[in-house]
Amino acid sequence: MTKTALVTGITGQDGAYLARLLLSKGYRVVGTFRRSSSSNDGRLRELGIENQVGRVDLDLYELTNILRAIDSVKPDEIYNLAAQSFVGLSFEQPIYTAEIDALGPARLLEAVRKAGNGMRFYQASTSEMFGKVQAVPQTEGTPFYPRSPYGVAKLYAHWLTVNYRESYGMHASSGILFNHESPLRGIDFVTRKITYSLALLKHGGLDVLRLGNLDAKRDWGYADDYVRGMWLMLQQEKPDDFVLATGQARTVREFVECAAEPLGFDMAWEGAGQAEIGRDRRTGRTIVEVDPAFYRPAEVDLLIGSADKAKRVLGWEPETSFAAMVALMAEADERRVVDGRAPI
Ligand code: NDP
Ligand code: GDR
Repeated sequence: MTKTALVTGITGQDGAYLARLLLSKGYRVVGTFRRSSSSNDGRLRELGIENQVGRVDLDLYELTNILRAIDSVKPDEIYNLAAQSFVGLSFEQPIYTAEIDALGPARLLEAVRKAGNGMRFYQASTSEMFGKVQAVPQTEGTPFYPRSPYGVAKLYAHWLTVNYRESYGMHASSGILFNHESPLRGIDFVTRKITYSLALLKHGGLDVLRLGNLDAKRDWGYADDYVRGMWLMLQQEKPDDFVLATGQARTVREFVECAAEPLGFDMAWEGAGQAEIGRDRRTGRTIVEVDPAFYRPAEVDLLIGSADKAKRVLGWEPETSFAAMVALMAEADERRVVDGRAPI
């Protein structure tokens, strides 16, 4: 029988890849769209699936449209990917972030509970909940210590998912996902900012790339691998929490070096702290400058995850290497720049 999936946040990076995966598995896929949003279905179009997904109006701020959406779509599985997902912005908009990232999932979980028909629920939790890390690598058992309003809001949603599972026997799972990137990544996140800016720099559209903390270390995987893990979580008989990660961490500086290579730059660094500069070794041209405006009030210095449980229980493993993913992003952005297309 055809299964129906409701994907909140289908216009985002993960929503687009997950929709494509579910369609390939024969699902009827319905995505949530915000009437008030100026964003469009560019990512779905880029994957060529914009006409294959159903649409329902939904803002996580509003319980009534959540109730209506669940009633009309009657999903077997709900993937809650919608969020104010930018950590930096959460320091400027902590209350809005809590409304969407903490209370949004609470509204959804209540609606699922009220429907009471056994639908399965996925919550997009995050490595940002580990924040000031208490152990390396981080696992499902590592204590949380969020370092941003975003991390705090997501922690509430994570525990609420656990609580609804334990209190009401709901099939609610939480994926604690480490950073995952792709050519469809939002342009404000550091990886995509780097690949798009370097492509612009190469073709004369930008003078210099300004970045914040170059020493921050992240465990960067490939989004298309990670959405497979989300789906696998909801196919298990027993709901649970799973870390998805690659187990390898790199600094922002290393990401720049790796992205620069396929675009023909060879990075060399001089100076330190906020005076650090990245130059192209071949031409001496300044490529990167540090700009304190991109520093955060509280930083997460190092994230590195262990996906051993996901491997053991779900049979999940990342398939795309760091270098291959960065090259994909750099090449996609160079094509966009050369073709004069607006960034997604
Ligand atoms: P994106 O920022 O690319 O997408 C966010 C989505 O949420 C968009 O579709 C956006 O819609 C939607 N949205 C935002 N606010 C609301 C709202 N008030 N009501 C309904 N929808 C809303 O995120 P990603 O795809 O990168 O991430 C997906 C989820 O996974 C997020 O919850 C994120 O926090 C979490 N996560 C992401 C990780 C990553 O590395 N990518 C790692 C760990 C967790 P619109 O187009 O209308 O703005
Ligand atoms: P993150 O991603 O905060 O990990 O959240 P982001 O790419 O924004 O930052 C990663 C690290 O890079 C440092 N950094 C910069 N970041 C941005 N955005 N812009 C810069 O110019 C810059 N310079 C340095 C940051 O300080 C940080 O240390 C992402 C989001 O997808 C979340 O939704 C998700 O939960 C987590 O990943 C896991």
